[in-house]
Amino acid sequence: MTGPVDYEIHGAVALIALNNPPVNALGIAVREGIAAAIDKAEADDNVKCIVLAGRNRCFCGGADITEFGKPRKEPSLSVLINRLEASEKPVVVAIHGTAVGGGCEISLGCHYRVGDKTARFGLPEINLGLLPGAGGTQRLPRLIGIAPALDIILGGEYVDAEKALELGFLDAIVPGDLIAGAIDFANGLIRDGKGPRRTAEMEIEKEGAQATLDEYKKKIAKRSRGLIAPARCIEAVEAAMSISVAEGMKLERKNFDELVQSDQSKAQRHLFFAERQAHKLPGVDKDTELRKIEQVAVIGCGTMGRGIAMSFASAGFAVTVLEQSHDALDNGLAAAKKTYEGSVKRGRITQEEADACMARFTGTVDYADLKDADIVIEAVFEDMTIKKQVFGQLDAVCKPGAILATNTSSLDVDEIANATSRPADVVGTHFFSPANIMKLMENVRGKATSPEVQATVMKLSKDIGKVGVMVGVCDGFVGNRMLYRYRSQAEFLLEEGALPEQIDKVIYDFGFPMGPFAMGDLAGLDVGYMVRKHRRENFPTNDRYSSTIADRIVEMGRHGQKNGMGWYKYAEGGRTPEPDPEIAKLVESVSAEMGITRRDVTDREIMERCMYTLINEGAKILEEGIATRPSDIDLVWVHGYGYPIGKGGPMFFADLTGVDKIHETMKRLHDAHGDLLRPAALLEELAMSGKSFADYQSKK
Ligand code: T1G
Repeated sequence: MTGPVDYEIHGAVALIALNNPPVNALGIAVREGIAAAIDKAEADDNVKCIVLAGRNRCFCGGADITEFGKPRKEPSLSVLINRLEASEKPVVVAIHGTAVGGGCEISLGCHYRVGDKTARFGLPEINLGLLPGAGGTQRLPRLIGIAPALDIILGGEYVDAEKALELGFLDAIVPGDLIAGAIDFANGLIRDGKGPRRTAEMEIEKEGAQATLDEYKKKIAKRSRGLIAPARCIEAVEAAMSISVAEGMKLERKNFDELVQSDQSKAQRHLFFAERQAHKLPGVDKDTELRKIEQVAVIGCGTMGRGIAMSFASAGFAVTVLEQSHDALDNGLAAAKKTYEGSVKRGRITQEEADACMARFTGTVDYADLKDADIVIEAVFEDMTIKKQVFGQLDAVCKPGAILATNTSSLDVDEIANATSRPADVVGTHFFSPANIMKLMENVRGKATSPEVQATVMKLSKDIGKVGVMVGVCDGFVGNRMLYRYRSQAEFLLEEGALPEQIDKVIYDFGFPMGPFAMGDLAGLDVGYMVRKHRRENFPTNDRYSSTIADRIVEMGRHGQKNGMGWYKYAEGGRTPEPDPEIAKLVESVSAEMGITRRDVTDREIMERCMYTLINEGAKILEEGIATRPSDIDLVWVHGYGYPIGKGGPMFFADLTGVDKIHETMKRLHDAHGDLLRPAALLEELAMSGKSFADYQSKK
């Protein structure tokens, strides 16, 4: 059989093997190949059973995402799956690695499903702003029940082999060679005279289903605010309770066609490919040999240190945690244990998994215990002197080839590297708080950081389930540098006439989980106060503007949620921000002190000065080569700061809005509000040439 589908005969079993590396995506050539193979198997009287399998790294990564938005070519995946299911000869699918999206749906159209221990299945279309469009919303609930199906469809997570067996998705987990095992399974069907077992003919479990559906409608209204795909998923699953699979698939197709054209899905597909593009590093060959990372060490067991340590322990790494004292160590590890127990209570992990994670920690107060570490990540106080001392000690004790990483959020990685005799092994690995939850790992290459070290930390980010982005050194790197500019505008707007609650509402309505002032109260205002004070004392040329309002609030003893008052006030022990007349008075008095006549500020101006400033600063970051590509900046903001995924990140949002429109607005804002809003040269260049950020290719 030519093309991306192999066809072999094994006795009375026809083997159809997908062979379209890297992930056997179900593009038109593969679909045609499968259709031809089914024809062949059905026409051959000696064939009594069909096995569908995949070569390469996994069974199938789903429909070919690069085909979306282009004219659909027949046979469509739905037609093909219906063909498979209608076969009079039983069809067995053999799954290794992932069977996701269309890969899962084609498995549901088969009559039996076996997998090896690496088998995972899922319907992650929601992560692309879509819904399963080839029968998944109709067949999966019939096979495993409404609630587990909704968990999988709305969660977008993958289910491992054991769970798949438990749910009834898999009929068997095959030890040893999967293909041989699947052929044996097929021969068993022949021997036992078992024919097709069609999922579409199974009755859907209705007991309690409506209550489950109603509960999910409430859940996604909060969790997926502003996104349309989740509601379309539920609509299709709900329909499955009352109509046939064929009718249900028509509804799926209608919803799919609506979603695939939506900006939200284009944004989420953009982010999908962006995550993979981010691993392509300038000057680093894709086959660069990686350093072996088994022993991890983290210095500091405070909020950041223990969050980082937990990220590694949860991914199966042994972690040595070093603190200055046994008390600090014990407190830090106790806090980590408490966090794991919270996850157990919420049903996120089992008690056994929590215990296994805690068992991976080794505590120490002695640097000598770090001598075998493959990577050490420092997470001590954000002070250059302290960090240099730490790296000097690491340089003395760590083995040759160990990677020395700093979690600094803005300090100069080159300066830290130069405090060691091995700057090529020094890199920034900036995690975001809470580090065990936030997915972004902003990796910072120093001038001397070697290609192997860059490639290794990027691979490590993926190994611990994070989204890695490699950036260059500047004040604040990519994320925080853009954040400072945006925060400055928010504070200028306060001085000019707005109040925290108005600004926060605009940013919340834009799609962030909360606005900058509520976020500050959540993080703790005293932290920022200390950093600003430290910078004023150590960086006299500090060009990050921050209103005195922010300092006054802390000096009034208002630290945020942690003590019940900050930019907002909070009911006793509460977390809901309530506007506080005290803050309005403070803001107005600072405006008066500054000689500013307060004015009405529109929501539109707030959105433009905050959100377009992100774009403008991102353009400067690209000009300077600090970020390699616009989509890297999008990943930083989506995974580090909660930028709404339905807008794809600041640079993708700029393209959706129109770069020329952004540029025109920045020119107007610059004329009205001064130099910090001057349009970036790259923004001007793109606007003048009718180009978008998607067209941008780094000249560096
Ligand atoms: N289509 C096109 N390209 C894909 C792809 C896909 N579905 N999946 C991966 N790739 C590319 C990816 O861009 C990268 O390219 C390379 O393959 C390796 O990917 C009708 C509508 C399968 C678990 O959402 O989860 O089916 O950078 O680095 O770590 O209802 O890829 O090398 O040039 O991720 O081994 C639904 C997405 C589609 C699954 C493999 N499917 N993929 O992980 O490799 S919509 C998904 C993954 C659909 C139906 C609906 C993972 C993986 P490059 P990788 P990996």
